[in-house]
Amino acid sequence: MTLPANSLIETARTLMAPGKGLLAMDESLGTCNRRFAPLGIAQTEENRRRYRELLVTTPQLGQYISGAILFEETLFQHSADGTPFVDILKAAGIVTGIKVDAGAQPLAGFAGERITEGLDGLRERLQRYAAQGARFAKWRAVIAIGDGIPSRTAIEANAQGLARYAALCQEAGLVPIVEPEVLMDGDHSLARCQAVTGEVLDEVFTQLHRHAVLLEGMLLKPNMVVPGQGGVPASVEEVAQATVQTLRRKVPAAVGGIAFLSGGQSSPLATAHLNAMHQGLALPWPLTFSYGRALQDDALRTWGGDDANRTQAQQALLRRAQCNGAAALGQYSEALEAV
Ligand code: 5MM
Repeated sequence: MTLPANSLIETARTLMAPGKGLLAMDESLGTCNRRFAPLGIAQTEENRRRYRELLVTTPQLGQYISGAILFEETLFQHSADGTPFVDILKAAGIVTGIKVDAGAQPLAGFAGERITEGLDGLRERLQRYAAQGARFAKWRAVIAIGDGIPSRTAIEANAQGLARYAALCQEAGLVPIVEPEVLMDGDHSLARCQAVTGEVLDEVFTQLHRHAVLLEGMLLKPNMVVPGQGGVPASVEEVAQATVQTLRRKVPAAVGGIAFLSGGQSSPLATAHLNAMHQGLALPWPLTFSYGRALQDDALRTWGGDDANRTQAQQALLRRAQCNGAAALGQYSEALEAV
C-alpha cells in the first residue's frame, strides 16, 4: 500500500519534473471577465469553456507543462466532443490541480489589506475535487505594500490560512501549492519587496510547521522579488539575485519545489528572470514557473474569441511554455522566441 506521504511526494516530484512548469488557468469569474473584456470577448460560461478547451488541447503541451491549475467550473467541464477536461489533461501527461480558495476579501480593521477566505467546508470540497481527478490544489494569499502596510496582522492571518489549507489538502491526499503573493502595485523599491517577501515567507513557514505540513509534499508559489510597478526598475540580474538570495534564506531545503507566479510582469521578462536564477549558485529545490498571464497573454490575445485563430493561439501558448521550460533549466535564449 502506498503511504499518503509517499504519494504526496511523488506528485510534487512529477509537478517539478526538469524542464517543465505549471499552467495557471484558474482565473475566477471576475478575473476571467477582466481578461476577456478589453478584447471584446463576451463574458459567458461557454466562452470560458471554449477558451479553456483551446488551452488544454494544445498539441505537445505536456512536453513543457507538468500540471494545470483549474478553476472549479473548469474541473467539471468537457470539450465540445464531450471529453472531460480532466481526461484530456491526463492523456497529455498533465496533472490536474484546482484553485480552492474563495478569494481575498477586505481584512476588517486594516484598510488596504486583504484576507483570503475559503476554509469553511474545505475538507468536504477537497474530497469532491479528488474524486473528480485533482491531485493538487492552490490557495493564494495577497500582501500589499504601501504606507504602513503590510501589518503583522495581515501577514499572520494570511499565513495561518495558508497553513490550515495546506494541512487539509495533505489530509485529503492533495499536494498543496502555497501561494503568498506580495503584490507589485506601488512605487516601492526592490529592497522593500525583498524585506516584505522575506518577512512573509518567515511567517508562512512558521505556520506550516505549526500545522505539521509535510514540506516534501508541498510546493511554494511565491512572487519574484521585483520593485513596485511605479518604482525604480531593476535589471534582470538584480531581480534574479535578490529573489534567489531571499528564497535561499527563507525556504527550507525540504520543500518539494518552488514555482513562481508572474504577477503582472511581461511574458518575456518573466521568462528572462527565471532563466537568470539558474545561472548562479546551486539551488536546494527545483525552481520553475506557475504562470497565468505570462503563459496565456499572447494566446488569449491571438484567439480573441474567434476559433478561426485557435491553432495560432495554441502555437502562442506552446511557444511561451517552451521558452519557460528552457528557462527552468537555465537554457533559455532569445533565439528560442523565433523558433
Ligand atoms: C497571482 O496569480 C496567479 C498566477 O498568475 P500570474 O502568473 O498571472 O500572476 C494565478 O494562479 C491566480 O491565482 C489565478 O489566476 C486566480 O486569480 P483570481 O484573481 O482569479 O483568484
